[in-house]
Amino acid sequence: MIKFNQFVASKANKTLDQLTDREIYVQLLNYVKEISANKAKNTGKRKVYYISAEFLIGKLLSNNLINLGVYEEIKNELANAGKSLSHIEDIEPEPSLGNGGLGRLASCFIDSMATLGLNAEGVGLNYHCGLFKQVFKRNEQHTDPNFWIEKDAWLIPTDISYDVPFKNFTLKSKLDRIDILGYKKETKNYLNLFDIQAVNYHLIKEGIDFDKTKIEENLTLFLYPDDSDKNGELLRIYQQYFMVSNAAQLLIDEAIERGSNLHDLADYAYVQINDTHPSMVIPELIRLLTEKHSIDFNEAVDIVRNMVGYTNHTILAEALEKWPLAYLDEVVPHLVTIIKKLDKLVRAEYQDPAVQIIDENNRVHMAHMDIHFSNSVNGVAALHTEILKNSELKAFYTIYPEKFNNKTNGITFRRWLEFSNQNLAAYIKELIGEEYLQDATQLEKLLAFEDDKDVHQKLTEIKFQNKLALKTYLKENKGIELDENSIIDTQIKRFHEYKRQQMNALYVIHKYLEIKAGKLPKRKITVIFGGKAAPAYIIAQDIIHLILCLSELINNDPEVSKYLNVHLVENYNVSVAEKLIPATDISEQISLASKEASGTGNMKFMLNGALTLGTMDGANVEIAELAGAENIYTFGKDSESIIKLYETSGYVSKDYYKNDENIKRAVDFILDSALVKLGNKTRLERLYNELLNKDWFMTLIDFNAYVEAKEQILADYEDQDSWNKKVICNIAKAGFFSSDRTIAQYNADIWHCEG
Ligand code: 26Q
Repeated sequence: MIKFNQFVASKANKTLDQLTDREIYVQLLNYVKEISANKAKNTGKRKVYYISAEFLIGKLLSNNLINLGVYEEIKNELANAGKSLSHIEDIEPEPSLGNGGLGRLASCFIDSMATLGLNAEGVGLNYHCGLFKQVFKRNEQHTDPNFWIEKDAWLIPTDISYDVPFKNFTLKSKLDRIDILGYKKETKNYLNLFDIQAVNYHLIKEGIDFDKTKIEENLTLFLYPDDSDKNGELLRIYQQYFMVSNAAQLLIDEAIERGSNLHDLADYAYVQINDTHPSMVIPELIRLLTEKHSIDFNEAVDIVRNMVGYTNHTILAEALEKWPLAYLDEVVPHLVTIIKKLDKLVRAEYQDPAVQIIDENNRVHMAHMDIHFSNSVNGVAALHTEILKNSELKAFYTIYPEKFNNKTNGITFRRWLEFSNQNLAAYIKELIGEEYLQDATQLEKLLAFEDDKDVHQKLTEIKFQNKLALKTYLKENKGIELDENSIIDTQIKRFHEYKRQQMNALYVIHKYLEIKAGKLPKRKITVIFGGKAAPAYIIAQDIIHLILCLSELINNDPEVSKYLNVHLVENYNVSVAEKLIPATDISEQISLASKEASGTGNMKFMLNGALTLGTMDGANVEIAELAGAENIYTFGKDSESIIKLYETSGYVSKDYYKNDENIKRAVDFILDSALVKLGNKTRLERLYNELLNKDWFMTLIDFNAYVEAKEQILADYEDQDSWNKKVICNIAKAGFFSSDRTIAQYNADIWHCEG
């Protein structure tokens, strides 16, 4: 492999110190692309196509340098020339091809597929603006487009193109690829991002508002447009079909090229469907096999069933896609014919209305189609899979017990430790070597140091260094003054009522009132939030508004701000997460039990030495099992009780409000004149009324238990030896949450492709 300074000398005829940071960034980009171009692709008879509407890849430069094994060397070379790699990293724009967990998971997965040397690629769409940029004005969220594609980019154009037929026109695609390098691997994979031939940016009106009807020019303009109106929903269907038709044509072409006669297509290809967004790939494959390749319908159905697996990421009914048949008819009538045939096959076999594809309101249940016509259905954490089997998808589990399996999510340790927490990674290597980067279970060797006071001391120092780095970052980029001597308590994730940021906000109010009343905390607490709210999700925006008002009130109150700070970091994204997680002491994972399918932020915090304050939900349950009950702070009602309460409509929020002074005081403060003065009364009133009269995600039921658990974790922080012992137990047991383990399990149980 050519050295970077030799590469620069040959390409630019200059030495590093003569180049600007941007020029060095472009040189590094080209350096990595050239090395990668010379790598062979993974091979293997059966190839996996991981189709996902989202790949939240984050910046790629440092990750690629780490996976090539040259990160340290280049950092030093640059330092010798008076340059800083981290300044150069800042230049790279962050692609925003995802909303949150599901998209980030897909990105960790393609990293692990490449690292395990599997012939497995991602397939998705190349959204030009991706997810919106979040801007705060007058304590409210505003949305701007995020143009992330520059002239010098990771995207590599190909001449691969397909015709995608819609009802009224046919759209030609083009395929751009990003090379996906495994950790210290000779081979590579691709992330395949399909696009239309020409996107028209002039369709954008104000902010992220745009003409949703001009499909031929807007299909890949934005990720998931606002779906509150019919045109938004139709555009989503256009996007989904465009994505899967391209994927299906690509995989059939590649299989034929590698010797398939299509009757044996399942030996050459496996399609993993990331939630229901790519579900139309099932009827599309059947359509292509029957109409283009003359395979008999029943045989085509069997072929497809043997080569598709479906991953479920949610049990929230409102998040399960059910498209009106009429909408599908408007966009892809040729698929409706197939979907109706599939529906007929199901009806011939099963009478239970709960398992039909097309319901009595003529809505197509995408998940139902997936379950009938795939050979694997998986949940993303142990508890989640059990809830699918025993409650949400019980009728299906009765029919197909053999299809259901669990694959607990994971994260790539290369990005979420080696890159983002270089201080901790270096120290772990000093203690136990670096095998853990390829075999994460090696982290258990850290248990030998659980009572070592020198190790405790060093961990405290590393956390402090990370807080200082965060302080600089927040000051320079987000206009936030962080107190590095405070306890850092972080909740970062999409804003959603079930994730209960509003419960954390009520805690902040509770603490504020206590401080005002003279009950002072032992040590200053900084509560950090980060996350975006969907533009059509009003209550989520109201919660953001409440937190921004609280932040203004508290941080500017000299009496209180000595003991408590609140920050909501603007435009939370992967790069911000990489800075916040290593500096955090307390990881907030406080969803209403049964509602968070898994969570993956919880795993990142665990690996980075934060202790979890959480409900027994999603993967928190497995964190508790692995780390031990004494090393995690759990509270609140369990999933069974919550599921029962929903069944019996047994939760009445007003009862909690009326009968508990503590709760009443905190909720009432939302309408206190001190806050209303800083905000928008309509928003605050709406949120107050929601909490009092509906509170669908049961904020108040766990509030007192939450306050109690939080007081306990804050008190325990004061004994740093016992705290760091818990930290060590958590890091040591985090190995299970490596996405290398998850992907190895997908391959062993579902994909069966050679590694
Ligand atoms: C569906 C229909 C119409 C419009 C939008 C959508 C839609 C878009 C995005 C539905 C869901 C999503 C994203 C879901 C998601 O990120 N789920 C998270 O997946 C993670 C990875 O498995 C889990 O860890 C989280 O628990 C889960 O919330």
